[in-house]
Amino acid sequence: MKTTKLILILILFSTSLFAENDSELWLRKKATTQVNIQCSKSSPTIDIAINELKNSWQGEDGANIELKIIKDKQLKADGFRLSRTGIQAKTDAGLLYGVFEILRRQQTGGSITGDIVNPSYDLRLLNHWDNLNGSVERGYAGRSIFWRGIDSLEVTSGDLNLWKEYARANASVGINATVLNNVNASPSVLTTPVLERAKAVADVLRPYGIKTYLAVNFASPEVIGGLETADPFDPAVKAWWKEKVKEIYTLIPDFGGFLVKANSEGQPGPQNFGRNHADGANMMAEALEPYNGIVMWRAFVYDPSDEDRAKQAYNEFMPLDGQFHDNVIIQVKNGPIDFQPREPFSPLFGAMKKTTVMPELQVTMEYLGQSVHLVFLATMWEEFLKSETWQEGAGSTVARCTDGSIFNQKYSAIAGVANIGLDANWCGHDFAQANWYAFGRQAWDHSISSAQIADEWLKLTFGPQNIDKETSSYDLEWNLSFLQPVKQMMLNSHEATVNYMMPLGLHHIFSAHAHYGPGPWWAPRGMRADWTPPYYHQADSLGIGFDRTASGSDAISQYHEPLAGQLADLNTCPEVYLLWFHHVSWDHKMKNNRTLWNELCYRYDEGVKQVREFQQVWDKAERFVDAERFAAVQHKLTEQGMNAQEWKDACLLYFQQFSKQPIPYELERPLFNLDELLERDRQRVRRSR
Ligand code: GCV
Repeated sequence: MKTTKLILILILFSTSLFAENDSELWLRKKATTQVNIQCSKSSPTIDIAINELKNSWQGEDGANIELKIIKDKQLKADGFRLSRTGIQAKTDAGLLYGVFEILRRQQTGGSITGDIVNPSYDLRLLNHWDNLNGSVERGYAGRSIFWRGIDSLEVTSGDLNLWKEYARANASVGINATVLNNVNASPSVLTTPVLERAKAVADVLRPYGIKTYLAVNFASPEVIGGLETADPFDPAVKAWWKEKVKEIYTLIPDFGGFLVKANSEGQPGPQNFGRNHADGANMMAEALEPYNGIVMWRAFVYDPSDEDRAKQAYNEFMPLDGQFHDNVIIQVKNGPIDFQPREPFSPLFGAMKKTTVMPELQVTMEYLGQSVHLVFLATMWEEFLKSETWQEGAGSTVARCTDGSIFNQKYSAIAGVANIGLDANWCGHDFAQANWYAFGRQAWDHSISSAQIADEWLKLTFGPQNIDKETSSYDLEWNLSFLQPVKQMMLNSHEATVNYMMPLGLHHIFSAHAHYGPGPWWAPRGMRADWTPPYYHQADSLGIGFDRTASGSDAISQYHEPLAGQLADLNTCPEVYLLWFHHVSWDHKMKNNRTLWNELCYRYDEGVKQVREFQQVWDKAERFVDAERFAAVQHKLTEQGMNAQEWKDACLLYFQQFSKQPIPYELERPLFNLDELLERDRQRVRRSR
């Protein structure tokens, strides 16, 4: 009897049903066998590579593996060549990436076939919107891992350990660069004590192949430099930046460069001095150039003018194409507005042919349910990267327009706004870790499928620990009853959120500035129109949607033919973007023959049903997940279900005032009434003030 109990306990242990420390992210598997490693070179990076192999090896027991630096024209700087007997790379970092790739394949069932693996982008960056006081703008996972206040800059052993774990996680998915602070940058970031802390971070990240960058405030020469101007043409200003850059490189010899948000949402920039974006960016680029540093200059600009917000970045940057130095990269958000649940790609991709352009994605889910909703972003990014721009004929996808394969550019880069904070699980929601993982994997290989990423991440993060032959039936069951349904849930999750928040091309209909709950009505008196939902949905008695055709704002003309023509025609515009580009009558016949109003109702209803199904999927998965993570995700899914209902009811009841049509009777009726929802919203807005 006693022995049976003991065996049972051992089995339970071996199948990982006990609470796990989810701070280990997707790196929780420990070695099950031994490996012998040869390498004729030694360096901090190679030492890390060797340790990783030893600590997580799951291959043949006693295998011999050689790590070797080689010269090979087929390999990019970070690329590597894998074989059963070893890894070859041009750089130490390449060897480290190769090690993580072998380990991933061992743990997820991939094969090792002597292939060459090169990254899609040279620079694969995280952007942290972390403030020096420790808060994180649009951060939903606790306070900053880098900063805790300007009076608390000393580096503790806790900091060093945390930064090392962070670096390891990034390296494991190929992320090789990070911007330590918010693009709404405090000028203080360039003061010496703060730079010294940045140096401490850089020292920890370096052996993991990660370069450090800073976001800088354009007015820094005035604010902390004591100059009377920050005019980029002023010799004293130029000299100030050169001196500052020199100081930074003395502390951080491999410093990457600057990220700049200028003349956007109140941030200072060259336009304050009658100069343009190229003048500002080039001045900084000149200071960084001797050190091979770069400037990532953001194109996220819009004014409260009469011009459609979606057109403004293109209007402002296209005339400057060709005027930027070759160490300037224009960083463009995936869509023309602002990380909405679904946007068409920004027309700047592929259009700026003489300037390097990089995509900016948002890993933190400001507009997608933050750290409450389960939304796997890889499908959205895949859709974006594979979007056809037509700029250089068929095959000019956003990915190819930015990775250097179409345009002759010195660098290729992609950035993701991080979702990382001090929370024990780093990202606030256990499944939000998958988005950090996915960003790295897609930045490394933009052709990888979302399904593969979800598959890998689930196996690594929730897969049974230490499966051996005797427990392999558990393995099979895990595959069928956990992996397959949960993966499908992840793959459907973005579309579900679009359905219950903003289907058919609706966008920016959030309440207030928290960007969480529904607020299609939200338009306080005196508020800038382009910060209010009615500006975006334009609902009236005739229909709904933003007319961006030639009879409206004509934003469609910023796209290349034949795409522009396709978008302009109501009959060929993809329905997922319908209300983004057209003001459409409530009775418009959709492809499935429903009227627009009915289809809108169906989509909202579908979104709610999808989340309810996700709850079922997760509940059925209980026996495969440790209690702590199971309960945390279950709890969040319940809240997501309630939020989805609120979104559906709020949007349908509000828009119904314009459509004056019933919600199709076969659909579930709203659970809230509009007055109740408006009152809840008022209270929420009041509380957030
Ligand atoms: C960092 C949106 C966000 C802001 C963010 C800005 C940007 O407007 O709401 O918090 O500021 O984008 O990307 O600069």
